[in-house]
Amino acid sequence: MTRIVTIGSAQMGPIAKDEGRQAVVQRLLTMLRQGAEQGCDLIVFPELTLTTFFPRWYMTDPAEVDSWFETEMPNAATQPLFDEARKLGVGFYLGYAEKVTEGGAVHHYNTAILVEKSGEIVGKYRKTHLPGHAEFEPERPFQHLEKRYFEPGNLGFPVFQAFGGVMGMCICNDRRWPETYRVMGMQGVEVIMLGYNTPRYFAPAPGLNHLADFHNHLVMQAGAYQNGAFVIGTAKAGVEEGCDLIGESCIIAPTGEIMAQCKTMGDELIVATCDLDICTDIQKNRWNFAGNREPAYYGAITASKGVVSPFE
Ligand code: CDV
Repeated sequence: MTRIVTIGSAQMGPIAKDEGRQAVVQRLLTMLRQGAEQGCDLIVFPELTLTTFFPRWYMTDPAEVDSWFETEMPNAATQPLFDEARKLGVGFYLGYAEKVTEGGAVHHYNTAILVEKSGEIVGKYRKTHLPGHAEFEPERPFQHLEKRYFEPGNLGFPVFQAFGGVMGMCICNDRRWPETYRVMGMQGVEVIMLGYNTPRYFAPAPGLNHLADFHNHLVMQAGAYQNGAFVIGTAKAGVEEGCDLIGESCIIAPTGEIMAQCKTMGDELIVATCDLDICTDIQKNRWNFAGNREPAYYGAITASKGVVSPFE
């Protein structure tokens, strides 16, 4: 029996700072219904889907910061999305800012959940690689304060049995690190979903700005190919509150080939039919980790965070 999953990548155009969650959810519902019409089993929404990308502003008032976070999921604003998912039988990946009390302490994470066709949450991931900075940096044209507002995720890179396959998640900057894909690859992942908000202007290395679209696809295509998995990358795109965000959301096959790609910088759904048995074939025959990897020589990857020069 073949394992076909029809997957949509639901790119979003900009979300204004004063656009409420209810209005955003209406946009998500429109694309969820489009996905149902096109036979989707699963739709991938962007990172921090429910609001504008708030880490571009420096805030000192904890109450103001917390106003961007969700304390429960689903909640009043997002319940219609869960209800419609159940009604249509279409699951989704959703990124949002999560405030949670765990172990007697309050935590803030950049989170994504996987919701099955039943409307039940079947997986959660918290962003591991947080880019940006923690304090105001006046030389930047806009701030990127993820290190101020979020803690690194504490869940690792789990995979989940859902939609008839092995599903994994990551978020935006995670896609640039090969370890993200490999840790899921070592668990037999078949579909890796990720949302992103990527400014075209990268303050620490602006000389690379003209390659932003290339690097976006480069890392996702490499991750897909090297692990024999589908990768679904979904942007929030366009000029959001003066910040130019890249688009080119795409669905990538386990061969590394792009199967579908957004053409606009606005709300746009692309769809691809994904045969998960292609992953089985490639993971067994092209890669065969068990027969070819040499983990005894990979220790440096987990032994330290930074480079340890053998010459010093
Ligand atoms: N939201 C992100 O994680 N953005 C980063 C930018 C800051 C480089 C990214 O990797 O796309």
